[in-house]
Amino acid sequence: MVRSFILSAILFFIWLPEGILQHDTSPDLIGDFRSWKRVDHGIQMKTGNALVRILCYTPSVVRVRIARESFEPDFSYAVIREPDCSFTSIKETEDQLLLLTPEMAVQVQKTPFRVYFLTPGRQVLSEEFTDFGVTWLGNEVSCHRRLFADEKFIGLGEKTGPLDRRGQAYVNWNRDIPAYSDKEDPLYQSIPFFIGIHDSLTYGIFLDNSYKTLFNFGASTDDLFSFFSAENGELDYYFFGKNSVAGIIEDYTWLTGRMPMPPFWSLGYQQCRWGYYPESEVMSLARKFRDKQIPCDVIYFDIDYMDSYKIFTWHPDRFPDPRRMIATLNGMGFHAVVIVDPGIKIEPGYSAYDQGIASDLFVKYPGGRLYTGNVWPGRCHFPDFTKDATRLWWGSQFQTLVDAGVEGFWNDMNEPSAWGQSIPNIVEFDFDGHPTTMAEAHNVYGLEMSRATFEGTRKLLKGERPFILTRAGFSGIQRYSAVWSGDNSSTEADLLQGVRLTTSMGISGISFTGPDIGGFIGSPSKELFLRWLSVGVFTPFLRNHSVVNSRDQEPWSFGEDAEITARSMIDLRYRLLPYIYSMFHASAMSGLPVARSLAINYTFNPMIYDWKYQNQYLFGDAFLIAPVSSEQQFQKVYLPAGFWYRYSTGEAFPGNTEVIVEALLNDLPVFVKAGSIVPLQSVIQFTEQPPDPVLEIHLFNGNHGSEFLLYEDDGVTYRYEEGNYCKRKIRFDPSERTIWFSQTEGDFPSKFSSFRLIFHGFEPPMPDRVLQNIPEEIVITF
Ligand code: MIG
Repeated sequence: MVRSFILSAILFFIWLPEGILQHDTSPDLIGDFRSWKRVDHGIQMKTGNALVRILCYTPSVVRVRIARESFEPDFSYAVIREPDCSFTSIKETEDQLLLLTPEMAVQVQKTPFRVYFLTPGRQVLSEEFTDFGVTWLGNEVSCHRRLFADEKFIGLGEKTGPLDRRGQAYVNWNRDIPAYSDKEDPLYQSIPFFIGIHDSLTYGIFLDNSYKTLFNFGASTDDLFSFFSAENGELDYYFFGKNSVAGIIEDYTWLTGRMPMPPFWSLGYQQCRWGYYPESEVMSLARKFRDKQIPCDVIYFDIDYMDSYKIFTWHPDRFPDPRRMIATLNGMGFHAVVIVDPGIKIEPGYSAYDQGIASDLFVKYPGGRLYTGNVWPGRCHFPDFTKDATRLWWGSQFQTLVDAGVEGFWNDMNEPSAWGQSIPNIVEFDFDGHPTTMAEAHNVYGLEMSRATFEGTRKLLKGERPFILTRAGFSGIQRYSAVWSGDNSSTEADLLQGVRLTTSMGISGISFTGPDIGGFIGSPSKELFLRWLSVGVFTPFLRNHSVVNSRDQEPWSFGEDAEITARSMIDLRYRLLPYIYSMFHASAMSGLPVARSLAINYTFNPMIYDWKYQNQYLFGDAFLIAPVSSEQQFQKVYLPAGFWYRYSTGEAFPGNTEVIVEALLNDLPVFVKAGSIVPLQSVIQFTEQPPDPVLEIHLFNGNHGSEFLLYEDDGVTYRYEEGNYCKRKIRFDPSERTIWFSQTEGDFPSKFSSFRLIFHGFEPPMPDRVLQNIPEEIVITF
């Protein structure tokens, strides 16, 4: 008895260390530096508890990978680049290693192991927190960083909250969250990239990890440190050292890709609503736009176009002959966009289901049972978009839609979403040959669905540009798709927050974005609708959308006066198209957004982060937009340094001032920067309609001039990639009183044969000047 007690006690203690004691819940620290060696493009180090690799991508982009025992195969859905340079010097001393590039220094402190990023002049850009740098809690890895006294944080994509995210914390886990508030987190997209600003310095960090991640910008840390964590996987981040927000965005989009030119028609006004059916309703909607002379380019088909919500089908009674219907719409100047959801209805005989089963394209549980979730069609299986075969198959399924004339594809519910919103993490994915589970695949599901849609429809459209829209995404989504900010509500708060979501996505590499104009859930008042539309004119993606069973939200639904106002707003959008298209081109080239938070151009001016002014943004180079709630008829505006003109009145304002301006519903406070060049075309009803061949060039007097690259191409194909475009530089120098037009470049014939120069802000006023048959390179003096 005693013996057996002793025996079991001994056994218990032998067994315990393995079974229980080893489950150590205290954090693991990275430990001290042990050794290093050179690897391609950088170095690899060993610390007490981890392996660390630091690689040079470009002089201003450095990658850090930290793993506990060994590195995983190098694989990323976000990054499209390989290391492109080497450190110019690697020096070891007793207590540190110093790696140099022409634009940055990386200093590795040995005991304890900490990584510092410095400017070439050795100012600290960002460094790990001294008390604890990189740590693990179970599989969760965290990187703690020193918080500078004046440090601000911007970016992180589609996130609610203020422009400066200091003191906030966020989770990245794509979520279907209708009627989200202005505090809700997370929303639909995960963009684990932010920019830090302090001491007149800037840096950026992109955490390339698609597990659930957490970013804490000094929330609840008593201002001691900020940190980011990933639930699992490597600590794999890119550090951007350029000393400007614009430079960092350029580098981030170099790494993760930029937007290709979208079809020109997708920059027009887009009309959507959940519930446009049957065909007769769609046709009467289309006719109304033309009868009422309200410009519009796009009509959407939400889920009701399908037969029992089966993707790639049409409802036989509601839309008996889609090809004929869309041909009629095309003839009237409209383009058709249809929604697609990932869930494939379980229904033997339905070809997408049959093929998916036959070719093993759907995700499964361990052991092989197919995952089933409920969505609109009822019980569904879900394509594994992280598998090449699935993406190819998915892309080819659009054939029938393309044959019917559809040119736009709206990817919804791809967080992915299923009723209950709790798809088990145990579900398995191919991850392009790196098998994993939903825990790692969830945040890239929308990205890879959009990729499959983009690549497939691009092929099917035979050289024409598809328009792709998505709700969910991850870093890199800009390569495939425009993004809208999901199911917002018809409230004043959402109007203003929608602006910040748009500009925050812009900081994070996504240019082609915007909220549902008018609000999706609920019903806007006439005032809210008009105000929202007026901001929409200056939003890259301009779509009016609303939920089923809400009040009508078309531009004519708020009475005759409102209709007149709405028309004039949409008219302005169409007048601006040469400007907007040129800005899209600039964005496709540089990655800089079209709608730019003032934090991009006025980074170190604390005023722009003030809650009163944080919604203000630049639309392209020339316009400053000050969004206003519809309840206010006056607005306090901050005009940054320089000189500004109210666009509607021409009234001049000195910069660096706070002014109270009138903000009637038909007159959003929009300002033009002195010295700007703004091309405007005549009003057209849809983008394919030729504008008047005289292009207005508006020139705003100022101490400094500017240069504008006027860009045109066919708006339809990818021939611009081979030089089929028309580029013309225009330089305006108000102090020299000259305007210079470069020769045109490229072999696309411009739509415009003459320019009308229209001068603003000159005393005495200057008459217009018309340049007929615009000559090759010319300097005009005035
Ligand atoms: O469960 O397709 O965000 O724009 O109208 C809702 C119906 C599904 C959500 C989208 C919304 C769309 C709606 N969809």
